[in-house]
Amino acid sequence: MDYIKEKLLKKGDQERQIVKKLAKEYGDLQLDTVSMSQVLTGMKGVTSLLTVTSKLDPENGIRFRGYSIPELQEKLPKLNPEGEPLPEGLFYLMLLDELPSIEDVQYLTNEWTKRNKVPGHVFDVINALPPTSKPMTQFSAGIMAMATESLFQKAYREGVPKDEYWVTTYEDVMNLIAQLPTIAAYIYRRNFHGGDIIPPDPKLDWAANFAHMMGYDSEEVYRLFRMYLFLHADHEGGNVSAHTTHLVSSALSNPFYAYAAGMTGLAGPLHGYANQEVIRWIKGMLDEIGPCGCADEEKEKIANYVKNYIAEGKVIPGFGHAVLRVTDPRYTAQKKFAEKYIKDDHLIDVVNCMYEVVPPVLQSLGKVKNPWPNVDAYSGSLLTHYGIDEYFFYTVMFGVSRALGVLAQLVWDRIYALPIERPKSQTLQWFKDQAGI
Ligand code: FCX
Repeated sequence: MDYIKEKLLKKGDQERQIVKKLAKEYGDLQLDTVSMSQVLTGMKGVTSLLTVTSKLDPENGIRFRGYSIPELQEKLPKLNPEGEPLPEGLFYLMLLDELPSIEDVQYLTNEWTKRNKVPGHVFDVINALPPTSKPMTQFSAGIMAMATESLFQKAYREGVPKDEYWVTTYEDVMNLIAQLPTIAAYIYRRNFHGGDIIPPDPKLDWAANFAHMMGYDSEEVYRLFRMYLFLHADHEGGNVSAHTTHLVSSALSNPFYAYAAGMTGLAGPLHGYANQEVIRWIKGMLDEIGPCGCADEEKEKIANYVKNYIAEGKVIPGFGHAVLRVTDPRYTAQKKFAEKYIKDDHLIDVVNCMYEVVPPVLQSLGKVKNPWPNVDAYSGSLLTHYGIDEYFFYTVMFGVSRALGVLAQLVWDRIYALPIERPKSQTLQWFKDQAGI
C-alpha cells in the first residue's frame, strides 16, 4: 500500500468514527435555520454540507485546510524559491490535512506521471464529436468515456465492504487527475493546432507538463500554469462544480461520472464559463470603443459600455460572487503575478482599469451584493499574454484544476461513508401556505 493510502487509512478511521458519533449522538442538534428567501435565492448561506478540503470566508476569501493563498504561496513546496507552489502540494494538503515536503510533492508528480496513459477509446469518443463542438463538451465526454476504467465501480459490483469504498475511489481519483491534462491538451491541440498532438514529458511536473502538451514551453508559462492550477482548485463545497460532484457521487456513482457532472456545471456562464467569457466580453468592448487606456474620458467610455450591457439584462463576467464580499484573493494573486512578470500589456491594462470602473457601476445598481472582481476577471488576460488566446478553452483548464479539490473531497466522502443526499422539496402551494397568501 502506498504511504498516502496508509496515512488516509489511519486518519480516516479516526475521522469516520467522529462523523458517525456526531450523526448518532448529536443528531438532533440544530445547526441552522432556513428562511423563505434563502430557499428561493439559491440556498445561499444554508449550512448543509460537510466539506473538509477548504472553507470560504466572505471577507477573507478561501482557506485550504486553514491556510490562505498568501500563506500557501510561502509554505507549499516550489521548484525554485522565487517560483509558484506546485499544485501537487495543494492536493496533498487538501487530501491529508498536512503540509507536504518537497519529497511528498515529488512522490505525487511521479505517481501521476506513472498513471497518465489515457485509454485509446477516450480519444475515439472525443474524435467522434465535430471539432466545432465546445471544448467543455469534448472534455465532459472524454471524462465519461474514462469511466470504463473505474476500479470503484468494479469493486462495488464485486461486493467490497462499505468501509473500503474509499480505497478504489482513491485509485480512480489518482488516475483521473493524472490523465486530465493529457485529455485537456489533446482537445486544445485538436481544436486549435490541427490535431498536432504533443506527448507528455516525464521529466516535468503536473502543471508544466500540461503547458508542454498544449505547446507552451517557457519557464514563465510553467509558472503561470502552476499558479493557475493552484488557484482554481477548490472553493469549499457549495459552489456548483463541487456540490454537483459531491451530490452525484452520493448515489455511489463512480468518480468519473461524478466529476463529469461537476464539469457540466462548471460550464455554466455564472460559474466557470465566466473564465472564458471575460476575454470575449473585453474583446467585444474594445471592438466597440477602440483601444483604450485608463484616462478619465476612457474610463467614462468603459463605464457607459458596462451600463448599456447591464441594461440589456446581462451580467458583467468576472465581477460579483455568491459568497465573497471583497476582491477575490485569487484575483489579487494573479494581479501580483502580472506585476512580477509582465510589462506593457494592453489587455492587462484594460483588466486593471476595469477594477476602477466596474465596481462603482455595479454598486450604483443597488442590488449587486458583491461588486468586486472574482478569479475569472484576471486569468484570461494572463493566458492571452503568453499566446494562449483561444478563450473558448479556458474553462477546460479551470476544470483540470477543480479536479484537485472536488476529488480530494470525494475520497473523504467515501471515507466518512456519507449517505445519499436527498434534501426535501416543496410545492408552490406549500410555500404560499407558509406565507399565508
Ligand atoms: N453584473 C451585473 N449584474 C450582476 C452581477 C454582475 N457581475 N453580479 C450580480 N448581479 C446582479 C444579479 O444578476 C442579480 O440581479 P437580479 O436580482 O436582477 O437577478 C443581483 O445582482 C443580485 O445578485 P447577487 O446576489 O449579488 O449575486 P448572486 O449570488 O445571485 O450571483 C454571481 C453570483 C457570481 C453568479 C453573479 O455575481 C454573476 O453573475 N457574476 C458574473 C458571472 C461571473 O463572474 N461568475 C463567476 C463567479 C465565480 F468566480 C465562480 O463561481 O466561478
